[in-house]
Amino acid sequence: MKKELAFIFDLDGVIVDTAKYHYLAWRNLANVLGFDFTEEQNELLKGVSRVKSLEILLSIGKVNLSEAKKQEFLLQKNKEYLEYVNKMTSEEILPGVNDLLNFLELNDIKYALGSASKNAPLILEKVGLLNRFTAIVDGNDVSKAKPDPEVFLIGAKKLEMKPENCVVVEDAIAGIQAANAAKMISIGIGDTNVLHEADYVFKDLTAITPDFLKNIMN
Ligand code: B16
Ligand code: MG
Repeated sequence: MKKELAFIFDLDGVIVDTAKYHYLAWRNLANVLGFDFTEEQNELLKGVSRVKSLEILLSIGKVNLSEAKKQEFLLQKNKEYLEYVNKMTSEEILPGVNDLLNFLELNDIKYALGSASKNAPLILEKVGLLNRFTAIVDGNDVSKAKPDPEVFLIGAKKLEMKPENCVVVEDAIAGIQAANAAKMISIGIGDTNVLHEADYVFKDLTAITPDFLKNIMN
């Protein structure tokens, strides 16, 4: 393998599917505020920060709240979300993740986490992956949300790698745009039609094979 590469993984939708727990907690809040919130609408919140997610939810329900009420509901939503997170185990690691991380470690390829979630370290701890990442960049470290490249540029710095030698694995459009803005190689996980801005798209991490990795390193 010639070109030295490093990987930066998104969390929700790539390593674990916490979107389903975010959905349950946001739906509950919507119901408290008197409107419904569908799984389809939940797609709009993927990869988006907690504060921005509340703004989107309130615009769907056409609800106006004071700043104080927003803060109260943000705390309430996160409290409910954490009840689900606290029950997570390694069973919830998505297919292909362990094999890919094993392959990267065997080949001395460094990898970091680049997530919008402020709960990322706790989630990684719950599923037993916290100590495997060389670096973690999460929602607490960034001032600009994806599609801004900040999260991945900080990740590259922590890995001591040039952006062009970093491969980002992401499930959200905003995340792919952030990776592209950082001039990194972008791998989308999900639907090709949705993630068409990515350099490569796979249905899940099982499709990122050693052969594919050898190809992008040459
Ligand atoms: P929290 P990712 C994102 O994680 C989720 O996709 C998004 O739905 C969520 O609003 C955001 O984290 C913030 O999460 O409330 O835990 O800080 O995909 O960037 O790993
Ligand atoms: Mg994601």
